[in-house]
Amino acid sequence: MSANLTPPADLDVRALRDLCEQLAREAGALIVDGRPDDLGVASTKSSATDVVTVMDQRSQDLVRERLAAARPRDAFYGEEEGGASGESGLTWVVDPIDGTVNYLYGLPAYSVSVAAVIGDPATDGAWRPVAGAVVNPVSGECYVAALGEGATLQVGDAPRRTLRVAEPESLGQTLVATGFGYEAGRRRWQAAILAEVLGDVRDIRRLGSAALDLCRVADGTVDAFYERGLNAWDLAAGWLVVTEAGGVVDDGTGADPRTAMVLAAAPRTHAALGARLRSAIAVVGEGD
Ligand code: LIP
Repeated sequence: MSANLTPPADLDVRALRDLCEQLAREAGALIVDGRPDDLGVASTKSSATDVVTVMDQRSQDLVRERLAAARPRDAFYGEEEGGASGESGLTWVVDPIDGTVNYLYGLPAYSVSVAAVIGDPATDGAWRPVAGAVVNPVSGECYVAALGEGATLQVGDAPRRTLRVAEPESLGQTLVATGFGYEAGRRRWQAAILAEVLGDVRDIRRLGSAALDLCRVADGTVDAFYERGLNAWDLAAGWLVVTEAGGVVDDGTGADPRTAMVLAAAPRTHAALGARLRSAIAVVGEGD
């Protein structure tokens, strides 16, 4: 039986959103201002290219420390080692640096993603975001959303702008963002799917941060995003930013977004790209 993912009526999603924003902004400032001149790879995870820097850990440690003070009864689920259970029913899902390879190379497309979710973020289909923030600390872009409260973008000190997804005229006019995993076999499958789809869309963009890719669907700087291999921490905040901006986010078949596939776009675009992805998978095979 699926978990009950209806938020408690008294859940203050606006307050949760504001805390997401505060934490994402503070951690974003840390990873820029505190970046050591000799930044290197501290360790690797799923492959030699799945890197962790000392700043990934410092960013996550900062967010955990702030949450322990502000929300001691909540659970924590972050990309770097060490989750924590809670008793409130709320879990904080954090990617301390999304786009770590971009950060390591100094490419200005990385973010801190902080979300509050109900349910179990370790299990596909068993959780939903209720508040979230994604901050690109280099560009000053701050995307925030709360369930039922819309999504906004603030760049630097400019006024916040309410977000609404763009609906291109056709699939052939659709600018699609995507990404690739750290393991060779997954990347070969992703490349084969892309080879099937590329001739039917306007073009693709590979920006390197799923959280920012999702937010770019919400602000219209890309028309759609899909990727296989995302974890909850890549997905949680950006998922809500897109849906609160009027977009659809699922696994391409109508179920909740999950590691097997995340597909995000305005409704008509989502339907058209979803059909094209399913036909591509029918040709290429399901992959791993
Ligand atoms: C990254 C994702 C990106 C994906 C990369 C990587 P990380 O997350 O945001 O979309 O294509 O392979 O997974 O590892 O930088 O936190």
